[in-house]
Amino acid sequence: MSNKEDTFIVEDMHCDACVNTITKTLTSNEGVSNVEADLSSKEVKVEYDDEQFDVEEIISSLDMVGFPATIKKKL
Ligand SMILES: [Cu+2]
Repeated sequence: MSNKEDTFIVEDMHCDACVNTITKTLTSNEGVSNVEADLSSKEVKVEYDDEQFDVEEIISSLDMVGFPATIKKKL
């Protein structure tokens, strides 16, 4: 098990209800240990076990609930 952290940009995250949906959707996945969604920057930081979950799955699970996401490239 190895923990990874990635940040995603979710442009359609507009209010607390969006934040709740996104947080619940991601945390309902086994393998996701922490989700921090920031409304002002539209960034969602996800901590996960990369043996159980990956970037594509994070993006597709957000897409399924109506929030297209892109990964934020690390500088
Ligand atoms: Cu909203």
